[in-house]
Amino acid sequence: MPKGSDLLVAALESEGVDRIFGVPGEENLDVVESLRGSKIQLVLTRHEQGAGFMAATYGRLTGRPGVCISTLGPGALNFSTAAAYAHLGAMPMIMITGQKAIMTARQARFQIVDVIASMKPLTKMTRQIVSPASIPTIVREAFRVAQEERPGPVHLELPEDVAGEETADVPLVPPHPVDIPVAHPAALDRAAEMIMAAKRPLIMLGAAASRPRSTAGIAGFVLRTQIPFFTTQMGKGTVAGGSKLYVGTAALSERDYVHEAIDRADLIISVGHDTIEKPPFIMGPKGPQVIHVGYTPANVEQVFFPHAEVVGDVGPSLELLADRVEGKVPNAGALLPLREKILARIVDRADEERFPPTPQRIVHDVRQVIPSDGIVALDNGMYKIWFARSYRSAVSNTLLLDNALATMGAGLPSAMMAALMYPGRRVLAVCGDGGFMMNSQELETAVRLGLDLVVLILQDDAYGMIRWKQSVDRFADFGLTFGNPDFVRYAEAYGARGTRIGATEDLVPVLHDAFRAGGVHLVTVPVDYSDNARLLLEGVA
Ligand SMILES: Cc1ncc(C[n+]2csc(CCOP(=O)(O)OP(=O)(O)O)c2C)c(N)n1
Ligand SMILES: [Mg+2]
Repeated sequence: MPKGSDLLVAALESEGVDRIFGVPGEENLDVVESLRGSKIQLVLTRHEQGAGFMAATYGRLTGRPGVCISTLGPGALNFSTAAAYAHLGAMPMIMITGQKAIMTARQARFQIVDVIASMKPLTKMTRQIVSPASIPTIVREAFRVAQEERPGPVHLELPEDVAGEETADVPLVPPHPVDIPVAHPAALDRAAEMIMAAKRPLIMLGAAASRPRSTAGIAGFVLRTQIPFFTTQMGKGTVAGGSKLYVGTAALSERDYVHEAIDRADLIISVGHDTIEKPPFIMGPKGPQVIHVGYTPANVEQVFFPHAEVVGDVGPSLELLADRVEGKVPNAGALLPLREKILARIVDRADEERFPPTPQRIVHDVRQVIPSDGIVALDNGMYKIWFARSYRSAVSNTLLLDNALATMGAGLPSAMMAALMYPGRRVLAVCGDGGFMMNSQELETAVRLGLDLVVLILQDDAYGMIRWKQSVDRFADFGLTFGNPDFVRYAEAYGARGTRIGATEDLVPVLHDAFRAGGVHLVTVPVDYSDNARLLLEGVA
């Protein structure tokens, strides 16, 4: 007779799960034993946060839930940040955590935390499994909920006694394909009228435009309408081949370079904008009309309240919209003349030779060594603004950044997931010296998994982003600097390689060599943030 844990693992296999990331505890040992006899690989990490970030990134890259596992109390709570990361970032993920037996209490309340309650605000659904017979349906429901638009994390708690209890062989519930309806013809007609009448239209691609299922129809819409587009930070790279229409990325909410175009637009067709992102522009009583195109209706916010909506499967709905307006948008290119000037400002100082290098130079040099399908995964720090603004990407999900929870510590694990999934593509993690150290223990995991991965650390011996804000707000320079380990020796201690950049012109060749050599390679470069205030505020002035 199968045990609860056998049913769980069989149900996961039936959902197509091939890896589970995590740190098991004693309450998971039945599950670990069931995994041993399955096709699913257990990928151990050195902290549950790393496992959660990897599972969430799997969901982000594939549209199918990534799965992670932990013990009860302390382990489960270590998933909290990753749960929030997936929840705000709309990444499908399943977290499975253990719990003490529920039918007896032989250890009283030792290690017991109400994990279900703690997961409530961080997930789409959180449930305790109370009988082995319910496992097939609960698992199917968990995957359905995690994957359904808007995707996100689901938490299942499997108590030790339920995992170990034998039961009759309960049939699994197999998944079936689900098609999302397309937008209503009336909504498409209304949007088409607005687009054809627009004097200065602009398309904006937001976070949901980066869903793996979205991209083809979006590119077609941009190319068929010939309306210029900009992106939010998380909408970068969605439109391949449409780059002659790209006018920039809104790294700031206002007065960034691209706002020259945004501020002049009278219509913004906002595709897949999710208001968890820092606003790409601020709506007010005046300003452009906005059409929201999304899988789900737009949230109404103080800074975002669209005037019309096209709700449905984004790609196919946009195809229907393009059918209505193609060749009938006389002013499609009205804002295009601004493009060159905006893009010229974006590459300003990109080839400056001073040492330590400026962030613009680092973005420029990274782009030189990453092919168009290569992936750059950012942690959170000052450099994110520069990468969002200046890194040109033509393939969706090739600049993985988090403009939702904006947590530090996810850069390395998300890059590791990308490297694990796409062994043939170059993958680079870019981290500050602060954010890198928040999950640097996962270097061991990366080495153990035999990943080909380069990690670029931007070293300023400080929580630079906060130090910048401190100075912008005219506070004294206080309390935000720290010391660092010798990163080269630190890498070597993990069995990785390490290189310290000593001259700006070395950055490109060192990165190339690191990729060619394969394995895990850590490259540390000092960064000159002294111009941050002036150069970021210049856009804001
Ligand atoms: C987990 C977490 N803690 C704190 C913050 C607030 N925060 C945002 S950026 C930042 C500094 C990042 O420092 P570092 O990684 O060294 O990057 P830098 O800005 O110096 O390039 C901090 C503390 C955060 N976003 N996430
Ligand atoms: Mg720093």
